[in-house]
Amino acid sequence: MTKFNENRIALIKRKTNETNIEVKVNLDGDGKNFIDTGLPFFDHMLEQLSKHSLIDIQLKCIGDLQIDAHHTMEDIGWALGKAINDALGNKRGIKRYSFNYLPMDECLTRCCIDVSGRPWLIWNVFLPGITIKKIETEIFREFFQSLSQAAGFTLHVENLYGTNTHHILESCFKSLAISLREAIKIDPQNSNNIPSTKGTLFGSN
Ligand SMILES: [Mn+2]
Repeated sequence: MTKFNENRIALIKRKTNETNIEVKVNLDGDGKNFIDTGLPFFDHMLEQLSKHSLIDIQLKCIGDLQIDAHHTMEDIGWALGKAINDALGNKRGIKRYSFNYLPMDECLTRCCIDVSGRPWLIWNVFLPGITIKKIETEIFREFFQSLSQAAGFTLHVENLYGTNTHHILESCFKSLAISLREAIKIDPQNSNNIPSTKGTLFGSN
């Protein structure tokens, strides 16, 4: 078993007038999760993210769902991203880059990731359904946007083809999960080094 310099675990608590979130992650888990966002379809997506990234995620959110799902999903992206970033620490030894093509029945999605400290999102995902289980599907972009910002991921998510909204969304989460699983893994060949010629993966410069 790989020995890590530190436990790659983080806890984030965040309370505003719109959402109250507590999220705990363990990057070296086995995909155990307890997720309660108040949005069962979104829970299903985050469970996929945990299961296939092998990041243990405990997440509880009480959000202003009487308005809509926007604040809840955006703020969860932020809190989860911040937790992952905190757990990564100085990113020593991680593989950093990864990509993955994820087929799901009729659809195919590609997610490419650089755990760079430089937040950027490309989201080329056309969703045929306007809502899914009362969630406006456009809000899923907001989740990926706030996640990539808070986690410091350069993240490119593209659905190449597909017709079923549930499949397209689920393939985005699974493709992210599998890319993330690789990118945050400690590379035994390079475990003492930060994978950057700059010597740091903290920021944009
Ligand atoms: Mn499903």
